[in-house]
Amino acid sequence: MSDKSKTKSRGSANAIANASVSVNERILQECHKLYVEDKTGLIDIAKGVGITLLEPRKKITVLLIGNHSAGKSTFINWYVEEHVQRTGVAIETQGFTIVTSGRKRESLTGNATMHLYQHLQPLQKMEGVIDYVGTEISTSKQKKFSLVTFIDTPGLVDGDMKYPFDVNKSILWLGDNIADLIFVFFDPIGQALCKRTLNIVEELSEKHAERMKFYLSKADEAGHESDRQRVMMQIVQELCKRPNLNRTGFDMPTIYVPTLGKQSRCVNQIDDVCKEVERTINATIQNTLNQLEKDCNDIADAIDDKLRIDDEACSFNRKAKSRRCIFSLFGLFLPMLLVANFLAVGMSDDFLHSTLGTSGTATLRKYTSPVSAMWTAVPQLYHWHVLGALIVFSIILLILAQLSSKSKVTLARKQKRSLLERREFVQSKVKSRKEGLYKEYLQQSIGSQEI
Ligand SMILES: Nc1nc2c(ncn2[C@@H]2O[C@H](COP(=O)(O)OP(=O)(O)OP(=O)(O)O)[C@@H](O)[C@H]2O)c(=O)[nH]1
Ligand SMILES: [Mg+2]
Repeated sequence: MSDKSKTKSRGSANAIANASVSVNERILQECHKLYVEDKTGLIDIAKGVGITLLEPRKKITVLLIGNHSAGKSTFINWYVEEHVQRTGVAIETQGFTIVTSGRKRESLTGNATMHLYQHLQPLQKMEGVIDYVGTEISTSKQKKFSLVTFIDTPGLVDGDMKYPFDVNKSILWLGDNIADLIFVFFDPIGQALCKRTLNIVEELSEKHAERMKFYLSKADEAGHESDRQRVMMQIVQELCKRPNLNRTGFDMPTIYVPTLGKQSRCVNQIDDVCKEVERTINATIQNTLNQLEKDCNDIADAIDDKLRIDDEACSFNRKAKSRRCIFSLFGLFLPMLLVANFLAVGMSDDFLHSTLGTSGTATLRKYTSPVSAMWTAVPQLYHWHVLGALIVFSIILLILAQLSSKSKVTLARKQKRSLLERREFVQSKVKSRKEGLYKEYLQQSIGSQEI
C-alpha cells in the first residue's frame, strides 16, 4: 500500500473514530440531561418520590500514578496532543492536575476546580491539598479526549522528599472515589520500585484490582530487549512479593511516547492504553444506559408503592367512617331509647296526650314497650346498676366511635394525577429515549466493526 493510500485510510479511520466519539459523547450528554433537567429530570422526579439518584458522569476519569519522572505528564500531553502539562527530568508535577476537554483553553486554581467538580470536595478537607489542585482545560478533541478526564498526580519518591500534603491519602481517596481507571507507570530507569509507589499500588489493588492497569513506561529507554525483560521481571517479582498483588498472569504492556523520537526496536503497546480507555468508555455508556432503565423502573415502582399505600389509606378511611357511624349510632341510640321509655312510662297520660297527641302517645308506647318489658324484668334493686352499666356502655361506644374516626392522610386528586403523569413520562418517554440511544450506540459500534 502506498504512503498516500495509507494516510488516506488512516484519515478516514480517524474520521470514523471521531464520529463515533461524537455519538458516544452525545449519548452520555443526553443521559446526563435526562437526569438533571429542571423538574422533568429524573433526579427531581425521583426526589419527589423519596429516591436519591446520582447524576451520571459525562466522562470517564483516568488516574495516573507512578514514580517521579515515569512519564505520566508526557503521556497525557501525547494523548491530548497538546502541551498541557509540564514535563521534565526534575520533579515536575507537585500536585494534582485535572486535565479535561472544554470549549476554551484555561487553567483553573484549586477553588475553581472544587466549584467545577463538586464530587472532589472531600479533597478540600485534607490539609494542604487545595493549594496543590488545579485544572487544565484543553480544546483538544484528539483520540477520545472529549470523553476522558485525566488526573495527573505528583511523582512518588521515597526518603527525604517532603510533600506539602498527605500524598498517599489523597491518591488513595481519588482511586477509591473518583477513578474509573488507574494507570500505574513503572519507569525502567527511575525509582520504579520505590516503596511509596508499591504501598499505594498494593492498597489500591486490594479494592480496585479491576480498575488498575500496569505499564512499563519509557520502554524505549530500557536498553535492549534482554535488559527490558530483566527490568520487567524485577518489577513483577517485586510486585508479586506483596500479598495483595500476587496474581497470576501479570500483564504489563511496554509503552513509550512515539513522538519523543528515539529510534527503538522495542514493541510499543501504547495503543493498548488507548484501547483500555475506549473499553472503559464503552462500558460506562452501557452502564449508564442500563442504570437509566433501572432508575426509571425504581421511580415507577416507588410511584406504584405510593399509589398502593394511598389506595389502602382510602379503603382504611372508608372502613373507619362506617365503623364510626355504627358506634355513634348505638352509642346514642341506647340512651335515647331509655329516655323515651322513661317518658312513656313516667309521664302522665294527660301530659303525653297534650304534648304528643293520641296517636303519638300510642306510637311511643308501642315502640318502647319491649324496653319497658325488659326494664320491669330487672329487679328493682338493680335498676341503678343496670342504668349505670348502660350509660358506661354508651360512653364506651361513643369513645370507640371517636377513636375509629382517626383517618389516614390521602393524596389529593391533583397529586394522584401528577404521580400518574410522572410515571407515564418515565416509563414511556424516558425509556423510549433510552431505547433510541442504545440503538444509536449499537449501530455506531457495529458500524465501525464492519469497517
Ligand atoms: N525516551 C522517553 N522519554 C520519555 C518518555 N516519557 C517521558 N519521557 C521523558 O521523561 C521525563 C519525565 O517525564 P514526565 O512526563 O515529566 O514524568 P512525570 O511522571 O510526569 O514526572 P513527575 O511529574 O516528576 O512525577 C521527561 O524528560 C520526558 O521527556 C518516553 O516514553 N520515552
Ligand atoms: Mg508530571
